[in-house]
Amino acid sequence: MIATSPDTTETAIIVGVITPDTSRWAVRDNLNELEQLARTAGAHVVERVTQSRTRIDPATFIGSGKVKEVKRLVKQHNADLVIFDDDLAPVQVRNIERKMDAKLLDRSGLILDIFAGRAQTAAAKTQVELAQLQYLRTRLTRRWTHLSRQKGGIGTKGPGETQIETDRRLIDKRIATLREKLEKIDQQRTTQRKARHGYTQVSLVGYTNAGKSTLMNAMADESVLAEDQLFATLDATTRNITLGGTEEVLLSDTVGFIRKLPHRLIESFKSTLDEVRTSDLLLHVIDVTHPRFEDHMRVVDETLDELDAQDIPRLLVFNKVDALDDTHLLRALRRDYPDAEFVSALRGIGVESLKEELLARIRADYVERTAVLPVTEPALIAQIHRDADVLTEEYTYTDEEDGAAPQAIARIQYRSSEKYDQRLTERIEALDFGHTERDESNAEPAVARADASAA
Ligand SMILES: Nc1nc2c(ncn2[C@@H]2O[C@H](COP(=O)(O)OP(=O)(O)OP(=O)(O)O)[C@@H](O)[C@H]2O)c(=O)[nH]1
Ligand SMILES: [Mg+2]
Repeated sequence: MIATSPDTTETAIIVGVITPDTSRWAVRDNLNELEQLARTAGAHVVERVTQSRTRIDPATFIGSGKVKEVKRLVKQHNADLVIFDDDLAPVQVRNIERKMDAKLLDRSGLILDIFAGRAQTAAAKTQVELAQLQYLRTRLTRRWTHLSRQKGGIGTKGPGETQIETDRRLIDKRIATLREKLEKIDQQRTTQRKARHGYTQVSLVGYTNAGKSTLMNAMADESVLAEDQLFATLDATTRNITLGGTEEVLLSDTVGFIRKLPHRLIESFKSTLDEVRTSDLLLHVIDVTHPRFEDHMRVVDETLDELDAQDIPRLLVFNKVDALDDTHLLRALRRDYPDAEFVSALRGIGVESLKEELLARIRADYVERTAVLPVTEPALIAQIHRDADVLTEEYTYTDEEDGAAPQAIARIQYRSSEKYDQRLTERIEALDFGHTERDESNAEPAVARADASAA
């Protein structure tokens, strides 16, 4: 965040285009969102400009007459910034900038700026800088890149002036360094994540400002930053919560999604979003009070696709029901989404029922199996205890000629998802131990399915 005191707040004019496939209403809502983004970045929007066009002008995006109008408004308001709701091609940036005396930003540039101001950890900073450099690389000719870097302000945060003012080669070198740094961070993350194996992982996902962090606080009785601001959360935060007194769950709060999230940003945030990808279940939080919440749901679905997380089971959580006056909508939603939960994260309404549903979903995933384990393999037994709930354990002695081999017959209960099956199997195989009962027909090494009805 920058420039929030009145004397340093930058003034901005925002520009949107109404095309045959975007309605006037949609553009109005999109500009509302852009204004909120601008505010988050520290700018004050003084004017909105829209234009209906059947096709985009390849040279200046909006028509040349409209460019003149914007130019006049910049003068009139002494505006610092002109922000387009759509992404501009580098040539359009050049052409428009030549015509007016203000910094020009497009949606991606603005979002990247917010991310740069928000990034706290080494990982987030590296990811954002990488995305920014890739974005700026194609826009090196920007007039203001040279002029107003010294001045600072929106759109100039992040990589310092030396990197921007130098040529592409330097940027490429920096990009390579950042990539290496990210790779190292990734390795650390992978190690941390491995340490969490055996836990049920649940992630809160959703459009920005939907109330994910607030819900996290309500569920975990612990504080994370929740603000009426876009992208309050940039790094995934994880809390340990206990459901039903026994079930330990790792709950992660993640970065919010937004329409037209710059692709590069998703790319570089992929590792942060690994929390999402390795989750057992996703809680998709939706702000029901937002007029375009259905569009938001679609954006979240699309972003999850892009992250390869489309197959992870999801529980829809309609949030902010306390602020919803429209009882018709609530009734319609309950009818259309019978499996969804309705909560107010802020007031704590429905949170217990959400927890119960979460627990039920997790429990439904469990299967019971019988495992026959040799007592001579304490490491294996310890791991089984870590990964599964051991319901009963009996020790038997078999009368084999090569001596009595004590065995433990354990009745175990654990998650049946592919991820867990694989995990347990890998662990057992890693011990290089071949004596456990094998049910070849089921292709389940080491652990034999004993009670299919429990599945
Ligand atoms: N009325 C009402 N407001 C809520 C509720 N839950 C969250 N809010 C408000 O919505 C705003 C956004 O909440 P956050 O929890 O920061 O949202 P988020 O999804 O984490 O947002 P990002 O991290 O920016 O993606 C805050 O002002 C919250 O107080 C709710 O149940 N009811
Ligand atoms: Mg948040």
